Amino acid sequence: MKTIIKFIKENDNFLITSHVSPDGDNIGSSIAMTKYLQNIGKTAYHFLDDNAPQNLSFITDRADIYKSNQISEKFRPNEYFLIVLDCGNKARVNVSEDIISNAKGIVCIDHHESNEYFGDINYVDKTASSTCELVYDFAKLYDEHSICELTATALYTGLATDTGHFKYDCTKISSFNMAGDLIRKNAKKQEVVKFIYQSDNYNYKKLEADLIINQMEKIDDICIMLLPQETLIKYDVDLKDTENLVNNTLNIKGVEVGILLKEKEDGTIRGSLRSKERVNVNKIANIFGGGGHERAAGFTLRDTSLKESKELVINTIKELLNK
Ligand SMILES: [Mn+2]
Repeated sequence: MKTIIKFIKENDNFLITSHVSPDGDNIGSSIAMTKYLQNIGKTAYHFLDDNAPQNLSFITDRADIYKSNQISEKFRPNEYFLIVLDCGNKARVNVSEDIISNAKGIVCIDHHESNEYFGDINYVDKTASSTCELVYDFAKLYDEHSICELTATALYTGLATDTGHFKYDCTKISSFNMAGDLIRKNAKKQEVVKFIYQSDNYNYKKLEADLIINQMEKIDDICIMLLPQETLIKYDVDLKDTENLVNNTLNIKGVEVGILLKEKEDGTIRGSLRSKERVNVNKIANIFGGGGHERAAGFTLRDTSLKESKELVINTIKELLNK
């Protein structure tokens, strides 16, 4: 952490970004870092090509997020440092390759078990609940008084979403301490609850019910759900707003591993894995070329169908569990 503090102190012009398919920790840590750096007098801009999920609008509406094609409005090549948050490998960084290669250097701050240390400076703590917890630690050490309400609310968002609102195993004493301190710094904790958990679209609820009835199957201690493109179209739901669907599979008595397989528009299959207490799903995701954490991970399968990938994933997990 001392390296990062020294680096930020001595430099300026930072481009903040994160991983593809944004979630609460991705958006929360990026908005917090960008705002915080601006608060301490630095030039910092947040770039991300994928659109954020609708349920994060309470913070994204208060921030400026730029797309790769707007780079010339903010920075010239070799004029900026790239700060990549919550992202384990270069291939998942959500800005153009030009922006990555034209950076003066890359700083990576992350908590993924699968992190590949692709930065010039890497601050990776695999035991941290969230990247927001690492950004918070940085901000606390650098200058606590520059943590404004928006920074606190954004940090609270990533902490809350990556810990399943303080339910998951990764929730530590430090997470509760951080939450308390952020609330003291005016983090809008009820906004987080309202937008993340109490703002589902009516259509989304119907889609969820349809999938539970028609696309979910429990096989011993594994539960799998499929999300076909046609169902998304039927209910007019955007794929980026289906982040929480996978919880339907895990939140069942007797289930240890929950799986959601989503069929994307380009025909690829995106898999999400969750586990309760025994199975390291990062290792399972590794087998399919993906990664993540012990209790939450993801992967992408190509040239296959939902039905085929279901069989493949179930068989692979069964084999692993029986070893
Ligand atoms: Mn995260």
